[in-house]
Amino acid sequence: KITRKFVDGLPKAELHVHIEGTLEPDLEFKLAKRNGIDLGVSSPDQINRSYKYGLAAFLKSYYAGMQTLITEQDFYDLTWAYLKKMAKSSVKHVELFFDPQAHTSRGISFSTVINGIHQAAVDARALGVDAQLIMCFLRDFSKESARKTLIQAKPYHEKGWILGLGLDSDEHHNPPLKFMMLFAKAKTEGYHLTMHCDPDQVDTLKHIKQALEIIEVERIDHGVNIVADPDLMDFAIQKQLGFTICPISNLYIYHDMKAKPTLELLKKGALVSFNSDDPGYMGSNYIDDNYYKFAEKYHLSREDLVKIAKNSFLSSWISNTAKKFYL
Ligand code: ES4
Ligand code: ZN
Repeated sequence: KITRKFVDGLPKAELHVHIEGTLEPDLEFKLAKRNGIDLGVSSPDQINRSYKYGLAAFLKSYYAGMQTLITEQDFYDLTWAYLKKMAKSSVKHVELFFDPQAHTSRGISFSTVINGIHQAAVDARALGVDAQLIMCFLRDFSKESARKTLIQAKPYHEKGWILGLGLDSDEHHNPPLKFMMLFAKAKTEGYHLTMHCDPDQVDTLKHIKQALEIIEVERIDHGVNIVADPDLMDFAIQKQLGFTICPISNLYIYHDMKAKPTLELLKKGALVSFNSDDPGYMGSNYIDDNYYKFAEKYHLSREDLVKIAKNSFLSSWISNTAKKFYL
């Protein structure tokens, strides 16, 4: 029987969480007050976190919430609140996504964003959490905007503050190929690469194929639709590609945990990990809730969860020496 205690004690890595998506209404309310922003509400529980269905509707609420993040201290507080929670549920390693363009496009400087997030990551070491950053490009922004963002990131990448690159936001009409040249360049600069291929998007299989065969990513974020193409799935398993799957995010955005493809991938031996995506917008369900609730509903065993936790370290970008410690 799976217990909360078992899940909480299991050492795990989180590979798919958007730091801006960890913004809880309480903190949003506090930041709004501190920055003199009128949210039009008189308490945190009046902050609207609802979206009915689909990626576009979710993203609208996500980009609205982050308008209260202004200063370096705001980014620090956001990241620190999240990492402090992770320390309590045996999350030893986190690869945090951040969306610089969502901030630079509203006049916040790149350095404000990354300095705040990075300082919290440094301070979290004292809690036993190793936090690294993955910079995401917004795929619904232009190539030119992504190119400028990569240039802004350069000094921080050279300092070792940015481990890898991702691609997120609205997938419709924004295939991986749009950013082919940029990712090829980034690869030569030593970045690790991953990409979102959200569930059930238009051209979803085409996007997964491009990410795997042309961009040559090391992981896919979500990617559950790969089960519709058995050859491609076998290829991904052969290549030991990581699938950072987010059951509760799927439940909130698509009203479906996508258990069927998730279980099929697990059964076939794919490197599936469980992750939280945007817990501040998904009923405060963090990584431990994803492990627990999925396991409970679909009768996973303790061995299954141990496997998933091991997959999270295997598909992480920690050094091989550090990996051995967890396997
Ligand atoms: C995201 Cl669920 C999801 N998909 C694409 N982009 C995102 N950014 C934050 N959450
Ligand atoms: Zn995501």
